[in-house]
Amino acid sequence: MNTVMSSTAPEKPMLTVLSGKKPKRPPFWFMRQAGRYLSEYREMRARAGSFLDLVYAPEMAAEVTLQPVKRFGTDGAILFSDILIVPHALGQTLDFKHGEGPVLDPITKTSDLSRLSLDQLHKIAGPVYETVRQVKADMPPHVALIGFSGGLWTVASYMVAGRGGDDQRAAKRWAYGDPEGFGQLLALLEDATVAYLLEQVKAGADVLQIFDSWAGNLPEPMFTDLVIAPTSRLVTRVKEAAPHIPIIGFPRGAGPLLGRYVAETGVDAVSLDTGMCLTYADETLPRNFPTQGNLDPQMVVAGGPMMEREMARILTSFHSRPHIFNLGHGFVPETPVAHVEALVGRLHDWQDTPA
Ligand code: 1CP
Repeated sequence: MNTVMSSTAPEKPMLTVLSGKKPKRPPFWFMRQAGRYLSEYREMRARAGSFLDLVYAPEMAAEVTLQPVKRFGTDGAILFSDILIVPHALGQTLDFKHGEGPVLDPITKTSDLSRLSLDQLHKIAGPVYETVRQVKADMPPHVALIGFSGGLWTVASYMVAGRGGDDQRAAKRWAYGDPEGFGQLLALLEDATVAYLLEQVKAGADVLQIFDSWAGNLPEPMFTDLVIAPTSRLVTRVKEAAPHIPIIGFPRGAGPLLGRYVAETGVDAVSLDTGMCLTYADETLPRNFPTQGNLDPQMVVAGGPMMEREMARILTSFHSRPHIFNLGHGFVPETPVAHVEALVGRLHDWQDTPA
């Protein structure tokens, strides 16, 4: 038997949706559902010392993964890790500075690639795979365990800039000025990401999501070369080894390139950002193609009737296709837990609303 098979025995509503069917109630989970808006997360983070210490401590990381599942009854548990673990496991220095986000030692030219190597990948990322195993062992059977990586373009843009934020300038200059050299970085990242995702599947991930958070704001030919083509290669290679694993793509900011992304990458579902027009998405995507996402995280900060109206608008818009309720981007630390509770209450109720 293929070692990359995972057991899908009990019904998991998220897997039902991802197989193109509609369960009675749309399942839900939230991007950044584990994080600083939760007091139990802040406590665990303080206990660990630093963000990276928390990611590399499987017992604590597994507990953090399950915190929102226990608190809100989400249908998905997203592995507690980060998209920048791959560059770290390739040998790039990484630090999460307080209030500043990630800081990396930038890779800006072909000769810098000699600082990176696949040799230690599984050794460094090993604790993340162990987290997956522990979550899987402790998780309610109807919940789907979501493994993830960043999209290759997005991760590369952090590696080149050496920091977070919406500044893809350095990566664009390298990619446009020296496509061959930048292509070598993408190729190395592709090998690392395929191996990293397949280890998560072996450890028990039920679903994978590819976060291409900076896919927007590229000229169309560059979107083709830097987002569609690398994602398509990633999906093809993961599916060669693990054909059963559903893959959700998150091409944030893709706008009118959404249809091409879906048609050409081979993803099984697409997560829609906050700015996406839902009528457009519904008209553009193939019938029955599963969607996820779109609620503005700031709606949950505000709470109240507008948040509930938005929730209903999203669910109604995707009434006729398999859909996973989610945000258009991650929860921000200021999100009041009471607003999440109100939202979750409505989501649990939604099953009683006649179709
Ligand atoms: O405790 C802390 O201070 C660290 C905050 C934090 C957390 C909770 C970071 C730093 N990463 C994470 C966890 C994380 N990151 C998860 C698992 C938890 C969950 O979702 O519940 C996931 C899936 C990610 C993915 C991630 N990391 C993305 C893609 C999604 C997105 O938000 O666009 C990106 C871009 C990152 C990079 C990153 N890691 C952390 C920060 C602050 C950032 C963003 C930096 C920036 O560009 O501003």
